[in-house]
Amino acid sequence: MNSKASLLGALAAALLLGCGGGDGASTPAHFTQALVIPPVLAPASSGGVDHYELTAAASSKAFVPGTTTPTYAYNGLAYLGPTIRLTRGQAAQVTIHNQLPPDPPAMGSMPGMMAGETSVHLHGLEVSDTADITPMVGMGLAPGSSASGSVFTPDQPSATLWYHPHPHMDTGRQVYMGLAGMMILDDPADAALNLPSTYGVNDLPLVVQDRRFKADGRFDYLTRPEDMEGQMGDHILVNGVESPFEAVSATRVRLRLLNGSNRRSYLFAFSDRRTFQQIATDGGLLPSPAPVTEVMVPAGSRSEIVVDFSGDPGKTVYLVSRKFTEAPGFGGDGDEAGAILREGDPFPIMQFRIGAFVASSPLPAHLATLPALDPQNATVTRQFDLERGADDTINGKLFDMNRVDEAVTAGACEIWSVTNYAPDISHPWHVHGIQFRVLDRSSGPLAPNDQGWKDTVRINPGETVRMLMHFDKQHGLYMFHCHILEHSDMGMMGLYRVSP
Ligand SMILES: [Cu+2]
Repeated sequence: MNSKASLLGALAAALLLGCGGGDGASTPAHFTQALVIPPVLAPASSGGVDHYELTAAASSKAFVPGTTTPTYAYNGLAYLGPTIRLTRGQAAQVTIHNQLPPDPPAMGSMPGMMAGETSVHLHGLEVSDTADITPMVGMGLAPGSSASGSVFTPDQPSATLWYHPHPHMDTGRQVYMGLAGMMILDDPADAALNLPSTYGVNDLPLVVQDRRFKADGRFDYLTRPEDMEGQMGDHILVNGVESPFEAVSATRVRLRLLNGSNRRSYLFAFSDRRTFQQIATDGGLLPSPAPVTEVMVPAGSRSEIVVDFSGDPGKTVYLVSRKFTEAPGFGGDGDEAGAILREGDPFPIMQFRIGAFVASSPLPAHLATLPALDPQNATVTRQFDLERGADDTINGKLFDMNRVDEAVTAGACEIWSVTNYAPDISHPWHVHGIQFRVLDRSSGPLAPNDQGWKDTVRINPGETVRMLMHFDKQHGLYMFHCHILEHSDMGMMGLYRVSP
């Protein structure tokens, strides 16, 4: 165990196991860097369309004092990309310019694939396949070239979404290097709710990722056997800053929690175990605020919460990840000898330094009206078996971009039932181009986080999760896959086509 892991372990013990006052009375020296808020990408508007331009290129950033880490980033940033802000009903288009170096893919090459190919997946948007820049849903865009998705008009509830590359067998490495960004969809009708909405002040985008570094500062990616089960690290970054602090007023603060990690799940909570309100899941607002003390967010998924600091002027509170177990008897696939900061280990994430009181509106009792669940209208039920008999398989198969696994009729209502046969690891199940609803979990009742619009859902070991899918906005070829990026790079993906 290196010194950083020891420090995090000690902090976790002090913050989470009840000693040391609970709310960070002994402020660790660790939280010394201010949080960075990603800039909002201003679109160029012409012909009634907002054009968003992304340029992926090599960059560098000093994450660990005394070292410089080679990174990838968008639009000249040191790491990650700007926040794309879309408006419901406003036509938009995304263009990607690939200026990446021809670095070799991490897991070998697909036939015909060039080193440095990339793409941009608009994670959570319900758009036709041509608007999402995943050409041939897996083949990428060569270095030095550009591509534009088709014009799309968002027609779905306000939500915290994100974008990231999706080149087959290289997604994990490119995201690890820094290619990801938040994408916020605003529905003007929601302004009446008076939710905290001043970006970077009381409405904070938080991209949470874990990373591992080599002694010389380079990312330590796929160097250990267990990394193939999903890369994990012992440095917790928020918007690319390790263990940051953020000064906030003593008021209601909205946190847009995006798990941008390759593999790790977070059981988000606060160091004093306070109750907070979950207001949104992956694809939009919940019907009403849900009071919770923790929320499990798997890789690729998002959760919006509102924490009320009104009574805490002068205090210091930490956002943490609480201890959890993947399955009885297992600590998860990061559990191998030598693993550091394993899946389910507790640790602090960031520090809030709470200033003077600022009045804020109470949350409304009603946030959104979701359609009633109508599984009786489903005409098709599909079963997906995860890792039944063989690693990284779905229904016994690895990804083949020339094979369409599921043919869906446009407008259909279907039930997708997903069973995780792995005894020791959860898989975050993600479906492109659609927001679905969770019907039930074989393991027990649904948490608030299961009761809204979802595009990524954690399937626990041995569990079956059924979801209701309305294919009323989709057209073309889409992917479904595990959002542990090393799993999807190894082939834990499939294709579905929606046709009239
Ligand atoms: Cu998986």
